[in-house]
Amino acid sequence: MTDLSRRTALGLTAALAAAPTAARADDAAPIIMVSTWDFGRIANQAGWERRLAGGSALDMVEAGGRVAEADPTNTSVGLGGWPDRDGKVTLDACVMTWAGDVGAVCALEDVNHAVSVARAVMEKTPHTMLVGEGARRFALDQGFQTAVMPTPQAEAAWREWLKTADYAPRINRENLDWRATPGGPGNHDTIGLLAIGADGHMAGACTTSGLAFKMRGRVGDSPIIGAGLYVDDEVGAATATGVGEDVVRVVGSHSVVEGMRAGLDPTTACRRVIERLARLRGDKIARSQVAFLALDRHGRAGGFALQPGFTYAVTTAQGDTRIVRADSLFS
Ligand code: SD4
Repeated sequence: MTDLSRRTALGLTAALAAAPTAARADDAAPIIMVSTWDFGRIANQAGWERRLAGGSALDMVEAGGRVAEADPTNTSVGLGGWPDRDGKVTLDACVMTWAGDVGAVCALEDVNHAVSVARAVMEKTPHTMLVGEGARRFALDQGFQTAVMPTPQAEAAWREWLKTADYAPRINRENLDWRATPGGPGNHDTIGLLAIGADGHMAGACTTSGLAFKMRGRVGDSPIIGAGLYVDDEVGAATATGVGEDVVRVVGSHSVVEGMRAGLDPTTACRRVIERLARLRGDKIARSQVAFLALDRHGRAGGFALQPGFTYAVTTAQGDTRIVRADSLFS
């Protein structure tokens, strides 16, 4: 057994033996929107405003996703996303509604606002997913504008990376100072958004540029229904962030929703799937980060992560937003 294996095995045993944390479903006012990471605050604000203006849950999550996608300083979603190892920014996104309608795009190039392209796939085609050049052509046909990506900053980061081309996905890569300042301004990652509309129906969205310097053609969990996002109007919804390869192994978001269906509160449902992944992978996930965020149909929210550093934004029907720091399996 390597040192890492031994340390992980000890940590894993202790972490799995720890008592479940209290649910975060303790807000007096029902929560109507949640999204991953601290930048979820402005995304939720956009979603809440759409709801006030008569928008549906789908309008809410799309509006929030677009805020993150438009931010050039966000290095892992939309316009400011860091490229793949060939220097191309490739975007992944999906949406899902209360009615089980789904749409997704993978490896979308030259067009920002992948979340809206995913919605267009859902609403304008008989299909659920378009990838690569087909997704790009569809977006342009639908009138989406082209965008110049990578940004100069993202290109500079890629050129710096090329000097070593040492590819190793790092946990919370978007947030390199995460241990020092969880929730700090450098804290960026994939955005997953879940909402309950004024009519009581739910929807979700997830949008990302994926792992920085990934292999060309690599797709993670974010656009995969069931992995990066799942919505069941009878039960609740869940979304994921982190290393997509690990989320896919446990069909993460769907598994969280099934936990809630079985009666678990949102936090515990997220925790159970993280524990399952840890048991499944042992020391292979010692350097990975996976986090889930869930919202049940009664307006209770919760999240849980493999590693420390995961935060999420919750917004009540009154429009109050706060950032919650999730508990994690490892410390
Ligand atoms: C992916 N889950 O492509 C996304 C990226 C992410 O932290 O969330 N990074 O695997």
